[in-house]
Amino acid sequence: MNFKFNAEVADAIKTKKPIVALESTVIAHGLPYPFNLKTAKNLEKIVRENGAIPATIAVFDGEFCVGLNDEQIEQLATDKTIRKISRRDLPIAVAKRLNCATTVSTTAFIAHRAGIKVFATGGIGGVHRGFAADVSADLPELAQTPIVIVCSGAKIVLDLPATREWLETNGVCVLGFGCDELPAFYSRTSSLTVDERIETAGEVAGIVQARDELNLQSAILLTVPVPETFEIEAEELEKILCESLKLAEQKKINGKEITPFLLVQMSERSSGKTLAANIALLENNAQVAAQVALEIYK
Ligand code: PSU
Ligand code: MN
Repeated sequence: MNFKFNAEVADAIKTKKPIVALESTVIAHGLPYPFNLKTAKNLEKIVRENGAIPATIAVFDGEFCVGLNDEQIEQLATDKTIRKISRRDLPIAVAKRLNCATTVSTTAFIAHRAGIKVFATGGIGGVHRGFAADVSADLPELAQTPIVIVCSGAKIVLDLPATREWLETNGVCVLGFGCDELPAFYSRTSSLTVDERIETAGEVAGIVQARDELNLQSAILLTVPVPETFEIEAEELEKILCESLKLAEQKKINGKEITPFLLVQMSERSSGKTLAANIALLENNAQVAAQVALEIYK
């Protein structure tokens, strides 16, 4: 496999420093410019401040880039031709030497094969509402990649109960970091349970070690609720989400376009509140991921 490490990550691998992988689809397709650029840099800074090394992952010229330079991050944030890729796209991206943003599925795929144990993001993909055949490639990837994914649950635009069931059926261990309920992205509750409530990063490291001793090949999903001050009440959220979903249906938007479309719509309808919450939870998750990486590497 054709990996390209930046100097910081290459050194971290050599000297066995804790590394946190970060995804690039959230930069290229999840957040609007210039917030995406600022957030991408901030996430890396937060990981460093917490004692770990950030490895933002993307594909440039068909190469798996683990740790990017400023120019590459800038390109992800501004270049509209960057392709969003999940597992099915990997052979195309490599053969045709494409520039691509990696989703949770492809970021986890590359990070694991580069030896990285922890990955921070906002929300994973899952089973879509109203179209149960649209199951994100993120889910099967979690079932077959032994990594820790720190997130705030699944993207709110999804069918959360169906996504929760999928994780259970396929053996993905779901932990709640200081919470009993699976966080619902912009809100801290969902009425769905996690498999275990966890209070410290050290506890997570213990569960990771047990998973590895059992030789289980599935991911551990460490869910962290959005910081309280940024939470958006479920009722308000449901309203703007329904409006956005209706518009998506009218405009016949589907496939990989649906999530970016809904995120923009919801941000506009909430006067930016969903955008602020999205950034806050990403930053918070990066911090938790760094703490977990430190414990795992101890
Ligand atoms: N959550 C967000 N914003 C995003 C995504 C998730 O808040 O942009 C991205 C992630 O990269 C995730 C992808 O892996 O959406 C899933 O897309 P799909 O539903 O098309 O599989
Ligand atoms: Mn899909």
